Amino acid sequence: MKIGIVCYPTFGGSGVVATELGLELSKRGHTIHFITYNQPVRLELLGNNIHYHEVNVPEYPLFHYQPYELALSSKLVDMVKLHEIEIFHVHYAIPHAYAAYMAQKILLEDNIYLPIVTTLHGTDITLVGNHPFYKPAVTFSINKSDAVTAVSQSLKDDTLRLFNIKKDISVVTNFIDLSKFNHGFTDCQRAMMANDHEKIITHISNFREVKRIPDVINIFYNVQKELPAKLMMVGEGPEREPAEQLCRKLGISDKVVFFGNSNEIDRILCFSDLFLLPSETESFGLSALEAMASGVPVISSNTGGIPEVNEDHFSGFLSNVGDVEAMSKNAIKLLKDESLLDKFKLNARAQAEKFDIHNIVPQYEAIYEETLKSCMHTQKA
Ligand code: GMT
Repeated sequence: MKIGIVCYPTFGGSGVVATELGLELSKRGHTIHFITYNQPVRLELLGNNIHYHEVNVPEYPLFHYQPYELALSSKLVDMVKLHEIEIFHVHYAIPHAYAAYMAQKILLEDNIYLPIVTTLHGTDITLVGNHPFYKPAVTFSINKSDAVTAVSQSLKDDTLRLFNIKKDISVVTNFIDLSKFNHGFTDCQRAMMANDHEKIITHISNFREVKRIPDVINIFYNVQKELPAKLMMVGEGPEREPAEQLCRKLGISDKVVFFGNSNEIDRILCFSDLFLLPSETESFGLSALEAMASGVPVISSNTGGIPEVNEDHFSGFLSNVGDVEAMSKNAIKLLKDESLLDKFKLNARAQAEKFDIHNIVPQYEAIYEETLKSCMHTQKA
């Protein structure tokens, strides 16, 4: 199949999922066209059957806001005509599902019907899409998609609760390429980060309010009072600066490393003992899955789709949002007991294996095939 993938090219989970999906589909013989405003950060190799087409938005002083959706719709139309793309798979409803629908309408003028598969990722439904300013357009574009998927059962339930949705929503969970998280001893340079007796705790996110970064710092503060430990903070975002200030205020700056964005999170996770994800809301928690794939247990909140990923008392521990005391207690319990920690590390990897890319990508392929078939059928009728 020739598949046009639309996504955000940044470090956010939806862009990472879209990129990993495209890479795997290309290995399975499909031709993939990424259409977005920058080369996706995890897309290193372009080749015969993997392409990237940049959406350019020319600046014009009349516009207070540059019309990205318009440029994206036009680019989608051009790319379909040039490369004979058969189906669009758009990740994150805003504004991708809306722009794809416009492209679909434009292409119909030339009797080309391009089916749209929309994957909902989380904030496009919960934090952003649900805002009254966006809601009518988001509802419309979800209902006009030919197929809709959500990355967890919890996100599907939220979508049906918050929007007036008339389409079926299939749950296709996020996934992980486990082969990227198999480390040899030489890859894992733990000694560069901490002494042998220190435990390494990691947090990875886009440092937005929803991630509850102060909880991460406060949990670590409680842990390091009980045992020698270091905290690795990976990612960029508005909460980074206040987080650094909080570390200074608590007198723990020498124990906390801020990495910024990284394309080598596997190399950071390989020496981590524990991962923290105390988010306010999380449709899935891809970073927790990446940690578990590296054999790192997760201390998390029990919100949204996280319980579908991190199994309480097995791959980690879950607590109510904001319960820093409980999260600290669980972290200390795990880190102080070597045999319990070793058991949870094995459990974490076993839990991640349930989300193996090879089990999930065929589910998307089946959705593309069914969608193409039913669209052809409707066109003929
Ligand atoms: O977490 C973010 O703020 C980024 C956001 C995104 O769109 O990249 O992440 C969402 O999609 C990820 C991939 O499906 C999920 O793993 C995250 O849980 C989800 N974030 C939220 O729901 C807050």
